[in-house]
Amino acid sequence: MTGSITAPKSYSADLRARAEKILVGGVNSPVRAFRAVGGEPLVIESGRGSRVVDIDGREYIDYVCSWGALILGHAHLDVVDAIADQVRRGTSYGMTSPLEVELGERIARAVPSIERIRFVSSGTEATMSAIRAARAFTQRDLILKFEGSYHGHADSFLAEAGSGLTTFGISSSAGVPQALAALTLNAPYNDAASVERLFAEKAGKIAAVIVEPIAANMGVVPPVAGFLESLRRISQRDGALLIFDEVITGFRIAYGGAQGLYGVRPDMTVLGKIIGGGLPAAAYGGRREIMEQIAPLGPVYQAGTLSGNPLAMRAGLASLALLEDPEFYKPLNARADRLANGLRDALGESGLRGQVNAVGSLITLFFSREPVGDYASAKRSDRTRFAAFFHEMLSRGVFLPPSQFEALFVSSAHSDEDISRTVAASRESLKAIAAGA
Ligand code: HOZ
Repeated sequence: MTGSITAPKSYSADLRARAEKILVGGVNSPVRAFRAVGGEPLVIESGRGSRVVDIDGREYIDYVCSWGALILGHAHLDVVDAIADQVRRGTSYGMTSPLEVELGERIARAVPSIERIRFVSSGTEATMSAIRAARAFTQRDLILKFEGSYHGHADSFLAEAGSGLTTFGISSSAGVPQALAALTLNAPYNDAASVERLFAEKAGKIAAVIVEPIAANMGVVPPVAGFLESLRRISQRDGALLIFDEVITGFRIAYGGAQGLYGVRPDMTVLGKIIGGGLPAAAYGGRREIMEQIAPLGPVYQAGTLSGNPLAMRAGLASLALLEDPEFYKPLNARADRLANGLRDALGESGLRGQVNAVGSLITLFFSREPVGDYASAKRSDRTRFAAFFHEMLSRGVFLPPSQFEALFVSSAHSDEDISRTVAASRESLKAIAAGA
């Protein structure tokens, strides 16, 4: 019989069908559903180094890297050994272990603005708790955030938020009481004059300014010169706190985070992702007198069964031990630079208009005619073109974050060869799009 080629069985298709019947939307976090780019979301079987393999056996160079948690790539042996050793000693104690003290001390040495720290299990918990502490400390209710920034999914942060909300066009989440939403002010990122105006209008009422020192949830948008310094000055003058959300930038942009790189000292810092080495851990910390508001020392309540989880602490300690090496970031950033420049060249060759924003190992290619410096300009990017690019790259074995509004994460496991292959794939992909445009 001719012409009866049977397609290889797609385990992904079977599993996706099952997933859709039990997991909401087939996923446990919305961006994973690929709605912004279309097509069938990946179902991953394993990860090693710079690669993930889906359950149909297809291998991809992975630039999601668990949304930035995996700066060492997948299954780094030091991290795997640390977890394996710990798992035999117990997976959770619900009491303090030496590991929490050790990781806390290590973080405080790297990020000196953190005088006291509290470990939690996710970035959302950490930002939510940080603003509770800030409100208690200042005895004020308002918080000021930036349009297109994402600080997790606690109620107070879901207006004009980036990441999945922008991806899905949700300007503010349903289910957030209006009275609570009214306590959150939004300013355009990189616009210190707007912040000045809001502080003039609400003098003495703003508890804290919370900011991603490098925005990475509307795609990557670096701070313009002087922006972070202005936030420091304006908040201090008014008695408000400055909170750096370094969930993405902490231990990625430099060992001391973005605050180390830019030399601006916040009152509080939120960390996540890398400090858990790929396991669920996050933290908030800062000036001692603020953190001493938190129970058991003070009246701000916050608790968690799995907070300071020993497996996550071991994974975090193993990771930070490698990142502490002064030579760690140089080759990582050099490879990321090569990738960013390769993408720029590929854009140039294709004749398509776009912008590559990059800081260290964070990169976004925006399909935009104009420079992207805030949420409004990020949203003017051509998302249809991004979706086409995403699929062209995927078909060439490169897995990019499935949204125009997420960062691409380079890890130390990405080799020169990976970068060359990615650049070559981008050249072909952009040419193919230009040919069809
Ligand atoms: N919104 C997250 C990235 N900024 C996505 C996390 C996930 O889907 O795991």
